[in-house]
Amino acid sequence: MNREALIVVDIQNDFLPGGALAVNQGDEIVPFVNELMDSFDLVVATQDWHPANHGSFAANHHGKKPGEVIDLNGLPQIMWPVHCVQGSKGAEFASALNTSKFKKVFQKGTDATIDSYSGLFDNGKRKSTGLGEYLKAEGVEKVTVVGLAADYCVKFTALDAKEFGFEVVLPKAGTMAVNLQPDDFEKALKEMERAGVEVRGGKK
Ligand code: VGL
Ligand code: ZN
Repeated sequence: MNREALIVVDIQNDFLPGGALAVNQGDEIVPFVNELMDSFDLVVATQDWHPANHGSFAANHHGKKPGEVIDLNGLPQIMWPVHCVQGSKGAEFASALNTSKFKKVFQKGTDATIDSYSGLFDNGKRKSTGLGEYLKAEGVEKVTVVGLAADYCVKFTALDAKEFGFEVVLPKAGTMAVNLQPDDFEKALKEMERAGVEVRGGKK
């Protein structure tokens, strides 16, 4: 069996314009992703799903502001605004996203003590979400990764999927970046390409 799967990363309200950790034009990928889902018989999603006391939130560290970097239990951690809190509106999938195609949703960032950008493992590779193992068990060999954000969760999901042994495709029209620095999107694309991820297409 040589199966392909689509991994839809974190297309949640908080990452859309108006959200707590808004990705510029993040909403513009949704029609592309909805259409792409039709050409896959296996679609899975990841959902950033933090407890309110999560260690990645600047608000949980006295005097820290979003964008600063701290040491969180031995790992460098960017301070983020409070986002994707479990059960909140911001943590819900974008209303325009066709979630009926999702065979399974893998939640991540649920442990307050460690962040999880990748949909497969936390940032310390301490725990698996089960996504890689699930896809392997389904006979998947090749994955396409889309979603938000290109410079964090999409990048680390693509890199971990590659390392897990999948062929990985990233269509540029299916992602947008946070761009804390203006060239973070380009840097992320180069880093993925260097790791053997097939970056496809122009910017629509
Ligand atoms: C993400 C920062 C913090 C993402 C999640 O989905 O790219 N970025 N949490
Ligand atoms: Zn997060």
